[in-house]
Amino acid sequence: MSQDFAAEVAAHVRAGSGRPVNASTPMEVWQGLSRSVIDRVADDWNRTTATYKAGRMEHYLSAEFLMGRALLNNLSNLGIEDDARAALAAHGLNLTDVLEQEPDAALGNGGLGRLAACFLDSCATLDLPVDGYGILYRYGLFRQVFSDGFQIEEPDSWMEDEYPFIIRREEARRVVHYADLDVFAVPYDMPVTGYGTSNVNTLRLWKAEPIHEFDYDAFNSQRFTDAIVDRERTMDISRVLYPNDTTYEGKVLRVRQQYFFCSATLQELIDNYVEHHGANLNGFADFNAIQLNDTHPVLAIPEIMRLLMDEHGLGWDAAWAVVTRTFAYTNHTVLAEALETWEMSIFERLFPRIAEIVREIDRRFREDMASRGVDPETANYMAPVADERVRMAWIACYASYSINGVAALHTEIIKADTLKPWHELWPGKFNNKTNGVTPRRWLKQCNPRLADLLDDVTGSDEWVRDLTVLAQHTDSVPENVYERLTEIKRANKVDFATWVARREGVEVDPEAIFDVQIKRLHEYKRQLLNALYILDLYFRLKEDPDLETPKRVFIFGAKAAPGYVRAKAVIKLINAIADLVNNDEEVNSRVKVVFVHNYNVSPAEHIIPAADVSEQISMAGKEASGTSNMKFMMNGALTLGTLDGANVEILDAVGEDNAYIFGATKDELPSLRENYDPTWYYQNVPGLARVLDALVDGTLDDNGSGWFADLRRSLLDGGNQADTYYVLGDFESYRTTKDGMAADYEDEKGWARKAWVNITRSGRFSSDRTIQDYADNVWRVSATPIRVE
Ligand code: F58
Repeated sequence: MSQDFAAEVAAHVRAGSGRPVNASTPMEVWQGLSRSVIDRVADDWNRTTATYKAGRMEHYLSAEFLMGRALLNNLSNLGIEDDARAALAAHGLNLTDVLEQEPDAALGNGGLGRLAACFLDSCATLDLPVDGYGILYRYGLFRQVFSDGFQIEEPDSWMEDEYPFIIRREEARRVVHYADLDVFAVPYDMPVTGYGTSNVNTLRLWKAEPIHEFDYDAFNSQRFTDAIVDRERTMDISRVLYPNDTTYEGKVLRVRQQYFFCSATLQELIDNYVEHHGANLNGFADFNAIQLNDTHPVLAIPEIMRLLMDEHGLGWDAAWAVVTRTFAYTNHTVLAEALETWEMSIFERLFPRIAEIVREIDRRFREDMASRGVDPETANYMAPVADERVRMAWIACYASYSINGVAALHTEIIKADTLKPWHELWPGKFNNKTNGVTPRRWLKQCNPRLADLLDDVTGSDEWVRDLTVLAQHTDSVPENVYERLTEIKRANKVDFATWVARREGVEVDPEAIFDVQIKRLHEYKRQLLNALYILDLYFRLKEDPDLETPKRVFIFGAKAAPGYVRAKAVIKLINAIADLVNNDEEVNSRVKVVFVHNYNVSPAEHIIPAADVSEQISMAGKEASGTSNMKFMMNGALTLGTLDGANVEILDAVGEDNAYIFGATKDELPSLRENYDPTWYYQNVPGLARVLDALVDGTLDDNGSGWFADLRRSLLDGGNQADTYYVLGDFESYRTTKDGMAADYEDEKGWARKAWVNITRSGRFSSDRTIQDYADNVWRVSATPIRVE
């Protein structure tokens, strides 16, 4: 087996590079090894596709899939990681080095996109007939570099070199029609392998291509630019991922993107239905369910109406009956600025027929509400169209048979607040699906040392497919497990120290507490609160060099949306604090600050296994769920967090001795805010004035941008309207809890015990649990293992 594989790999490398393995570049070796993987899965993939297509399927529509790297994931799922290692070793090559060649497929911004990727992994592992549909962006999320501590964005051309994990399916292309342009949607397929199964699911990503190569007449008449204008306009559609996370941007190109992938996908689903189940499309929902990953794919609703009515002859009522049995909608955020609305005039310009259908949905909605006795004001609030704007979330709520939030607290908030009138009308549509993460990537692959320990303790690798089995081992373990756990964390921290020294040029001490906050930069996530703590700790150490506190390394990773100035100011601030602290000889043996640039999936795989503390410090009520909190927990980091999102459920799983919870709760905040006076905190909380003044007194340099003064003003100016995210209000509680946590770290065995509880109780945060719940209760699809010949 391993000999065969070595020969296959060598052949694939040679075919690609035209050279033997030992004379090929690491990139060529990566490509060859990747092609061997495709070779291995091809037959099962084909069989899985054919099996699924004949039955009931769920389709996960998402504008974002943050897949990260593919090679190790596939080798591990196929059980050939050791074979691959041996195959390369025979040529004097190291698998880890080769794996590091792979670019991240960063076709997503953050939580929503990474969740979609974890879900695909679980669907494959559970043999569920589910596929994903999205967009093949030529440029993924921008690459972040720092210049003088400022974030600079650079394009991420992740597929420029050959990328074997995605395969063009020319024959399945579709035409997508806009009023001003017709384009091809060409599908590119990515195989999605699962752990311990032969099923191979599919992620299908659409790329926009011109129908005519270019305008030959214009070219012949020397009008070279004219000749390529339409071509470029077409390519624009799938050129770049919008870099906004949690804020909505009403750009015409974006709505074109959304329509593009919805239209291509639905054309395909309908044709597939006709091929397998006949021309009577009234039964479409018996064989298809569609999950809308937030509002980006909501245009699928009017688009399927159009296709069913205009191309397949259904009447409005029959088509609408299909819609209301097909779609389910997931809400990922309560931030008002994220609720997508589009100007009706844009719809009219780009796709007048869709505009017409949306108006008709609106007219019938208003009629429907009147007949139910809903008062006109409420009906107008909920209407799909008002003030000549289309409200995507309202269309989703009206048309979907299921509406879910992504953690228990979040679901309660959308029921009581964000989507309240919908809940009053249709309480039965609402359900909670607490997020999860895949233990394959986020434990087995990124933390092999811990995976080995879990194999030993549980006696098998069953936990990889059923993480809940770990709970049987929370209390009854041999004493040496705690010692081994401490050694594993220590070894992971040594690895991280090597990695970060090379990548960021900062030396960190593996003896220190590794305290980590990695997530998109947003005010509500309160990286600023963490920064203020560090600055305060710095001043405390300067003031009293004998202060008792363990060594600390504060690690950040975060991208800010390019237009989000205040978020960029926080990045600059953290980098300025890092400069101050890391270069101060009196302090830098005890505290270090590292901002890992260009944070992405693969850096997360290096960081999370080395973390001791997981910072989950959003203002209560704002973080819908969070998912890094779950990844940290699985890897034995303890949560330092507010009662927000899934933190609430993590606390419930581990108990209050095994997590560090602080801050105002969601229910306390409204009354706290009523009489909120941030300047009182500035004047009365010891140390706060010192850190806030350091933003403007020359201690920290913002290179004349004025950004630090703005941050300070945002916290202090404006009475009870200042400090929107209650940073100063929660500061004292945060500091006390974090100091206490650091003190607890000194008890090595006590800490290891807490970490062990976190690991073994993380079972309910496997995305397998989330997906099984969707499959049983929303999608009504069941495991369909392929028959292996
Ligand atoms: C995130 N949302 C949530 N994008 O912030 C996070 O708490 C949650 O864990 C994660 O989704 C997965 O459920 C997110 O990444 C958005 O919320 C979009 C903002 C722009 C409009 C559409 C939603």
